[in-house]
Parts: sequence; structure tokens; C-alpha cells
Amino acid sequence: MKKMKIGIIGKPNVGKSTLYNAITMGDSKVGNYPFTTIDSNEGVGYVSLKCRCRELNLQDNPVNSICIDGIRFIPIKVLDTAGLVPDAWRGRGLGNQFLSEIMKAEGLIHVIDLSGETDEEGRIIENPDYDPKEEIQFIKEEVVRWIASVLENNLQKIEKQVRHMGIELETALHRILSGLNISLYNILDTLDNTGLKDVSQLNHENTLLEFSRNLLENSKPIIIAGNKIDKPKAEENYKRLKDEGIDVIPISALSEYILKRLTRDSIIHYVPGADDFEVLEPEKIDDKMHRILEMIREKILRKWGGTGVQKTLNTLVYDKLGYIAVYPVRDPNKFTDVKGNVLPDVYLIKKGSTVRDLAELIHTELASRVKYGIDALSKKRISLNYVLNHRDVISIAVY
Ligand SMILES: Nc1nc2c(ncn2[C@@H]2O[C@H](COP(=O)(O)OP(=O)(O)O)[C@@H](O)[C@H]2O)c(=O)[nH]1
Ligand SMILES: [Mg+2]
Repeated sequence: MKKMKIGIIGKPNVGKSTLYNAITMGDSKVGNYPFTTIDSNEGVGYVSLKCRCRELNLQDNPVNSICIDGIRFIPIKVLDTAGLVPDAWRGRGLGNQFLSEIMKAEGLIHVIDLSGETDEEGRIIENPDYDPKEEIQFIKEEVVRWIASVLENNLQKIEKQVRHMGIELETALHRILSGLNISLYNILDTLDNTGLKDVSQLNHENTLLEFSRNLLENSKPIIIAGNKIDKPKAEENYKRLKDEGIDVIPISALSEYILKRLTRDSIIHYVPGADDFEVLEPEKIDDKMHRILEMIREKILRKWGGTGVQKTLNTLVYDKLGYIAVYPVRDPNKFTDVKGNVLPDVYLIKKGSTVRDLAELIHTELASRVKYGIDALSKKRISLNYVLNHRDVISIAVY
């Protein structure tokens, strides 16, 4: 199955790479787990859910995912990028080079610096008074302008297709934009929303920008992660943004990174998303690290309910991208696959999907042979049009 991909964007120095490293750090406990780093800026992170194993009183044998202390983790691809600075769309800085790569992602995490200690270029400033609201605006505008420039560079091609080859405007646009994970539906919606009818309208800068802005909004969900909540002015900035109705998830990427690294070295035990950790080897923690860990426990985990990193991933995938997680099993009584693995797999599938869609996702060949489904929790037979729920356990009966 194709793994979902999400990207990390933001200005320089906000903590994108720290977040990326925290998200993609492999867990040593899963040793030869196949989902290791793919390349230098593309790695594997996890979306989590409360696993069904405990309530069913089962010892599970995860195959496509991981289960730690009753929390199931589903792998997704995560991309890191260089920071975007003002005018990046014109080629300023390095960020621009990565936009075509990052735009292939289904959704984006926009990391902002809540401390106010860095300016729009990511430079540390003396007086920490940079308003993070500004970077929310300007980064989005850079991406909008970049999409507009892609369209502008292809305008002749689009015009030729529409005027001389009888191709529909949406199809011509889709040929240019499909590589950016933008669907024909997204394009049709945007044509509708902006009232754009003729290709010539795209020749006007304002129309082109409006079209691009609308397209970004309806094709690329973006979640804002407010980083560095451990810093002095961060809470104040967070509250102000919240009061202005801006959705920001407060996070501390560095805390998550430290907790994951110590867990990897078996010095502490921390389950991503948890609001506490357990010290396993106190003798390996020096005074300085001890103080850092206590600070993380009191000022981050207890205060904010976690580092916010897992919450960011989950909110993006479940709430913004509209996925649910479903366990397919072969045997609805034992909750196993053909090899006897208990609750082996969990699939991310779009909300509103049916039993038939699940069969299709697992294997197109399976889809052609499906008879009906069985809800393994109630043992009830369900139709192929049954709409799946988050955490359903489904068996598919075939001919
Ligand atoms: N205080 C604090 N510093 C952080 C946090 N996350 C990252 N940083 C620091 O911010 C700086 C920039 O981080 P980096 O990940 O390289 O940022 P990038 O340029 O956006 O990739 C580094 O000094 C990090 O240690 C955090 O949660 N809290
Ligand atoms: Mg970086």
C-alpha cells in the first residue's frame, strides 16, 4: 500500500529539523523494523491510536505497524525541508528548491517559533518581540506565489491545450498540478470558488494569485505547530494567537527529541504522545540531564499534556486530512490473519470509506471477490456499503 506523505515547512531556525528528527527517530525496541530512514530528508514517522488489543484482552502481533503499551503506531512518510524566507518563491534562499518536493505531500506541518526570538529570516533577535502571526501569513503567501509561478510558467502550454486541442481547462490545469498532489476535484472546486472560466483570466496577476490561494486552501491541509513552548514568551504568544482564533498546536520539538533519544538508549521509557515518562537507569542520568528531564516533566508534559508532537501528527492525519484507522483481519473470532498474527495490520483510510473500499485498499484483486464484511467486534455481518468507523476491526468474506 502507498504510504501517506506529509511535509514540514517554516522559516529557518524554528525547529523543523529538530521536529523531523524527533518524529523519525527509530525505536530501538523494534530493532529490525523495516521502516527506517528513507533518505536524508525523508523518513518515517507514526500516527497513533489507542489499540484494540487491551480492551479485547489480546496479545497482538503487529505486522504493518507497532504497538507500545497499548498504543498502536502506523507508519507515514515525513519530509523535512530548508527554511522559507520572504521572496523564496523568486528563488531567495534554499527553501524554493524543495517546494516541488514538499508539495507532493498530502498535508503540511507549518512550524512557527512561538518564542518570538527569531525574525522572518530566522535570525536571533535581541529583543524577543517578533510576532509569530507574521510568519503564519508570509510562509503561506510564499507557497501561494510559488504555485502561481508554476502556473504562470506553464500558461502557454495550458492555453495551447485549451484553445487548440479542445482540452477542458480543468484537465489542462490538472496535467500541470497533479504532481503536487492536487486532484481534479480540488481544481474543479477552485474554478467554482473563484468563478474562473477562461484560461485568459489567468494572465492577470491578481486572478492568478487568488486562484492559487484558493487552490492551496482546498488541496493542502496545513496544521500549525507552535514550537519552543518551553521558552519565556511562548505561552503569551500562544494565548494571543488563540484569542485571535488562530489554531496552533503548542509543541516542544526539542523535548520530544530528548525523550525519544533517551528512550532509544533505554535510559527512560517514554511512549510518544504520553504526558509522562519513567526513568529506567537513573545512574546514567547526570545532574544536568536530570534537571532537563524534570523541567520537561513539569513545564511541558504536565502543563501541556504532552510535547504536542504526536498530537500534531494525529490532528493533521485524522482531523485535517480526514482519515480513520481500521484493522482488517481474516478470522473475526480470533482477530488473526492467515498466519495467526493477532490484529496484524491497521490501515489509514478516508472517512466515509466502505467495506468495499477497504478491500480495494488491501488488494484490488480482493475487491473483485468480496461477498460481505463481518464486524469482528459484534460478529455481525455487514454489507459492502457499510461505512467504516475509526478503530473498526473488519473481516472480509470472499468468494
Ligand atoms: N528551546 C527550544 N529550542 C528548540 C526547540 N526545537 C528546536 N529548538 C532549537 O532551535 C534551533 C533551530 O532548530 P532546527 O531544528 O535546526 O531549525 P530549522 O532551521 O527550522 O530546521 C536549534 O538551536 C534547536 O535546538 C524547542 O522545542 N525548544
Ligand atoms: Mg533544518
